[in-house]
Formats: sequence, structure tokens, C-alpha cells
Amino acid sequence: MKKSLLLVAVLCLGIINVSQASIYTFQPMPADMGDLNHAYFYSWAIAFPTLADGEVINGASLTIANLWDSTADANNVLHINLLDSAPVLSRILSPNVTFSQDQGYGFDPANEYANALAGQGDLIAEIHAPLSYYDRSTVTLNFGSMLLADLRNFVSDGTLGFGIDPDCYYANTGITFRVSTSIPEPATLMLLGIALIGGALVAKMRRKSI
Ligand SMILES: [Ca+2]
Ligand SMILES: [Ca+2]
Ligand SMILES: [Ca+2]
Ligand SMILES: [Ca+2]
Repeated sequence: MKKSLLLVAVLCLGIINVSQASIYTFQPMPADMGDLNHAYFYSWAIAFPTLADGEVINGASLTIANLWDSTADANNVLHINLLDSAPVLSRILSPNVTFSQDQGYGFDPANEYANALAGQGDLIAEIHAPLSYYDRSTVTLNFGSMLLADLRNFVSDGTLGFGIDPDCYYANTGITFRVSTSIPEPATLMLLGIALIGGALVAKMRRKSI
């Protein structure tokens, strides 16, 4: 292989590798969802971008930074559900906390230690957070294959949501949802083929012009 052709092929490979994998990141506003008050349950709607041809979701995780149970009760639990679409709920939680358009809260029903969103979508986790302010921990929930399959279904119409029911109070410093995608091998190989042909043509044209 000529040096120039090799160079073009290596450059194209570099571009292909970049386009092969993407990470999408989402955060509610405010990011800590008002420190998740016991008396309520919360919804967070996400508008998911349209994926490119051949682009598939291959991983997802929900991270809650510096989570702790601010009433320090060992019986407390934080329920988290993945939803096909999030329910529309009130936006103003207190004079200090107004949620952005895509999220809100509802009042927890009488049996408040039960999951207010039970039976809706998929239960991702029931978290028992550290009970001490000095023992906050960042919790990352990685989606398994069944959750990923449902996530792919849920985003197919461009929306998905999270339902979060804190029973009791769960302070944190921010919630982040990450989705990773990739373009499968056949598409990559086809691109590589096009790149190599393109490189060969460039080399040929160069030879002719000399
Ligand atoms: Ca609650
Ligand atoms: Ca509840
Ligand atoms: Ca949906
Ligand atoms: Ca906070």
C-alpha cells in the first residue's frame, strides 16, 4: 500500500472510530429534584433525540450524587421506575423550587411507604441510602439487558421518563442519566470500505496529476 493511501485510510479509521460510539447525558432541573421530599413522588420526562440509522443503545445508567437519607431511618426507601412517558405533574414544589417544564411532583397517596408508581414501567431500584450526612454515597444504577430492551422500546417515540418516590427524604447533589450508543459492525465495515475506495481514488488521481 502506498504511503498516501495508508495515511488516508488511517485518517478515515480515526473518523469512523469517533462516530461509532456516542454518550447522551440528561439532568433534571433542579438537578437534585428539590432534595426529594417524603410527602411527594416525582416525575422526570426526557425528550430523547432521534438516533442515526443503525445507531443502537448499548448501555445506560442513572447516577445520584452524594445521596443520603436525611431523616436517618433504616426503614426508608427510595423507589425509582423507568417509564415509557412521565405523568404530567405540578411544577412548583415550594417558593424555592420550581421544576422545569419536563418534570414535577405529585402528592404521595395515603400509604406513603408504598411506591406511588408501582406497576408503571419498570422498577429500576429500591435504594436504602446511607443514614449519615458524613457517609453520603454516589449511587450508580447500571441497566441490565431487560431494562435496556425496555429503554429501546420506550425511546422509540422520542420520550421516556423516570418516576421517583422518596419515602422518606433523600438529599443529593444531582441526578444524571447517561445513555451510550454505537453503530454496529456492518455499518462500520461498509464505511471502512467506502473510506478505502475513496483513499485509493485519491491516490490514483495524485499519480495521474504528477
Ligand atoms: Ca414519597
Ligand atoms: Ca410512597
Ligand atoms: Ca415513550
Ligand atoms: Ca441538594
